[in-house]
Amino acid sequence: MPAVVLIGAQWGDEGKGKATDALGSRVDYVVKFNGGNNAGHTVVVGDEKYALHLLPSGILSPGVVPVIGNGVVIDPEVLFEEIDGLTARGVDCSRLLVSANAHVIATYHRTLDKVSERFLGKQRIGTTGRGIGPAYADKINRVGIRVQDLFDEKILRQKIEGALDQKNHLLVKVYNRRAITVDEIADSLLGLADRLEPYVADTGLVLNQALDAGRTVLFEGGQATLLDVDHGTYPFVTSSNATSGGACTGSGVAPNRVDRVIAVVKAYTTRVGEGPFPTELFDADGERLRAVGHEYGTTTGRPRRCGWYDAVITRYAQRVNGVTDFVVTKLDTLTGFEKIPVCVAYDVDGTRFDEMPVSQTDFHHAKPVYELFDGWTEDITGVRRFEDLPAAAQRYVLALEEMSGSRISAVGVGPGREETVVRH
Ligand code: 2SA
Ligand code: GDP
Ligand code: MG
Repeated sequence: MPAVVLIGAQWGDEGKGKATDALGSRVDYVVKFNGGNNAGHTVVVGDEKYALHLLPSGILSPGVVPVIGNGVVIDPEVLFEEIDGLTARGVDCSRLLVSANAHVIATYHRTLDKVSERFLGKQRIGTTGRGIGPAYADKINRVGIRVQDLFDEKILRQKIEGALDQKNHLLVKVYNRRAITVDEIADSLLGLADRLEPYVADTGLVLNQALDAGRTVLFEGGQATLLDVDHGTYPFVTSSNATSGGACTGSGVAPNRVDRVIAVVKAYTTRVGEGPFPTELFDADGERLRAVGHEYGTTTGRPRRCGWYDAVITRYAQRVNGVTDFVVTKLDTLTGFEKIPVCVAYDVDGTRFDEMPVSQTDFHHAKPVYELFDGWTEDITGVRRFEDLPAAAQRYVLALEEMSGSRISAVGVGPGREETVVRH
């Protein structure tokens, strides 16, 4: 499997970090291609728990070269904090490669993210406040700062001046904040340039050469399909392409090189931040999913909204991403529920939708049509073979497979590296 893309099928936090880590021994490169330190991947190795944000989850596998691709937005201070934190715990980060074309998150992006959310009030997106949206806005607006700019002071100052031009007006006149100077931004970025330089590479070239040489490359998506800026629940999305296509634009590797697309999907659904969520629960079942599944944001600690599995969005994710394999996670969290509802279609003001409604208004009004499945009570965390799962758990997984349109290759039964039932 030379080039494999791994993405989230729902609204994030499906357990992509664990799935990437589990494949660590079989891959040579792990590439982060979108997002930035808004991501939060928790990986449990033995008794050690790691929370990764900007670094690809492959960093924990000694044989893997972790790569931050051109599609990522990098907050350099956070990058070094994360490298220092992992190094102190004995993780070797020296193999890391960073694209010269990745964009940089500066302090003004963080400030703008926070003040604009406050300004939006009830209309807010519920961002992570890490400056992600404003940094991507600058990229698209062609006033972004790229990693390579940090190595040419004259160019860097020119670019910062261009970037601050309109922002200072906004900060002072609209948000009642102080103006930011070119010097303060240039000084802070130039102060990090020497430390960054050894990691910087033409990562697109490196990855293509690696594929030519028969190496295996895993592209690890941040956030998820329904948070994708084009295919998600816009405007309640992140500002990057979290779907499989983003792996190509965000890395410089062409689509015809991709062999497999693995979608990670939780056995139920969660979401952080604002926006529509048809199967969201506001009752004791929702509380129970949050408590048993430890559903709190890895980056911000925010409680995640919880609900039942939604087969409509999974089918949509299957189509948009060209999913070849699903990995279902957190089946263990469902243990003990007498009945488990699965959303098989939506009712929108009396009309049945078997596919995602294209109209945002319809999706906001979508009421789930549920099919009920029998639950199980046995502890499944020690199970490693599909046939050893309780019959009701097997039926649940097979039903999800039938509804999703692609095979389910693995099922997570606990957070640990080994706590997985592999089927294919
Ligand atoms: P942003 O900050 O501009 O990307 O926020 C825009 C929307 O994208 C959502 N988003 C996420 N959703 C789930 N998990 C994410 N990562 C962290 C985690 C989140 C956390 O793994 O737990 O710790 O809160 C993530 N990153 C962005 C966000 O909630 C907005 O809805
Ligand atoms: P990511 O953003 O998709 O990488 O997911 P997160 O790491 O933010 O959230 C997933 C959480 O579920 C983490 O705390 C994982 O340790 C945990 N996890 C992953 N797979 C399983 C599983 O099969 N069972 C249980 N109980 N926890 C899991
Ligand atoms: Mg996460």
